Order: sequence, then C-alpha cells, then structure tokens
Amino acid sequence: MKFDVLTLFPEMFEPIKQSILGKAIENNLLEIDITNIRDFSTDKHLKVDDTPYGGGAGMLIKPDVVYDAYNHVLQGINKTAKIKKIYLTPQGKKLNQAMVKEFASFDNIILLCGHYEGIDQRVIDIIDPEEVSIGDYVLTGGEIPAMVLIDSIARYVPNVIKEESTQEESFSNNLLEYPQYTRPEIFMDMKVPEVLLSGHHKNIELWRREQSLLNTYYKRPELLENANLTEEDKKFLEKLK
Ligand code: 4F9
Repeated sequence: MKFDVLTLFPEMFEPIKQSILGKAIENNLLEIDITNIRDFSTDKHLKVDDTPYGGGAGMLIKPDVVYDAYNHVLQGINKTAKIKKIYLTPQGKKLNQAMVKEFASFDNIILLCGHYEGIDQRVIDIIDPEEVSIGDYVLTGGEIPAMVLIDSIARYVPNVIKEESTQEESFSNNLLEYPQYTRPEIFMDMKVPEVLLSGHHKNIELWRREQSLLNTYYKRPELLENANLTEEDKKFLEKLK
C-alpha cells in the first residue's frame, strides 16, 4: 500500500513515521510519500495562494500548482494500480470503519490536503476526489485528517498489526469493547472480575459479550442499530430496558 500526500506542510507528517507505522515503512509494508505543493509553484516568490474572487476572508490555494503537483504524483504510480483519490474537507462524508476498510482495498491512495480557506474549486472538479471529513469541526487544514486516514487504513495492511486486532475490536462489529484487566489482581482495593480468573473460557466469552453489549447500550446506543446481534444478545438487551 502506498500513500501519496499533497500538502503545503510536509513537516507535519513526521509523527506518522514513528511507532507501528514507522516499523511498517521500514519493513516495506507501507510507503508514505509526501509531495510539497509549493515545489510546483512557477512564481519567483514560490507563491501558492491568492485572494478569492468576489472578496471575502483568507487565501485560497491556486489551481495550477495543485494540478501540477497532482500530475507529478500520478506519473509515479503504476498504470494498472487501483487508485483512490481523497480530499480532506468538512464537506465530505464522515469517516467510519466501513469506509476505512473499503479504502484499504486500494493499492494507492492520494490524499489532497487543503489549508487556509481551501483550494480553487476548478482543480477539485478536475481531480474529482472522494470528499472525506473526520468529524463535524473545522481545523486549520486537511493534514491531521489525512494522518487519521493513513493510520486507520494502515492497520488493515497485512502484517502491520496482529490480524486478530482488526477482527475483535470496537466498530468492526459495531459493538464497543469489553473492559480489560492486567496485574495486579487487587489495585486500590479493587479486584479483577472473578470470572476472568476462573479459567472457564466459555464463561469468560459470555461475560465479555455481555460487557460489550452493556457498554454499547449505555455509551453509544445508536451503534446497536448496525450491530450483528444473536438471539441471546437481543434477549440480554431486552432485560436492560
Ligand atoms: C477536514 C475538517 C476533514 C474535518 C480541512 C479545515 C477538515 C478540515 N475533516 N478543516 N480544513
């Protein structure tokens, strides 16, 4: 999987080269190429932005520099590759785990990050990316949302993390996780739930399922509408009402 990021602030992407993603890059499971849009300015002062026609606050990124940067990135991608183009914007579809999984099926992902008041609409229309938002709030640019996307998608690239981790976790089945405990057995007079010390795997599995259902019911009830519930799950939830 290769990510190409188009941004005016390449240094902002240093943090994702650490930790698990850093290891994945070292192991050639993942490639993250950052392209500085400013490198494609033809202006003698390397100007990349200008004021909006019609007036109004702030600056817009010029279409010509974005177009040239985008074509440069395209030239570096195999013609037969499955390519996804994404523009990070509050106007996009709100990201969820199903979208993350879908994006993970592509060979190449091109992430376009706006800054300031945004990008001239004409080059957005030409590139025709999928518009994605990470939530209903405004940020200073699309860089942090792009990193959120890279992190969430990279987890589905084979061998980046242990496979079980993407199968059991929150959201993959639209249920929140059950609480977890490690040593010591007693902490500040609080004991680890007895069932977890019992070694009785069937009971542990049942208890964890019920804890997941309880967590979801009380903290994120709207998730239950899309959860895969068994008849036992439904009976358990019925008793809570
Ligand atoms: C992008 C906010 C995606 C949320 C881009 C300002 C943004 C954003 N999700 N805010 N530029």
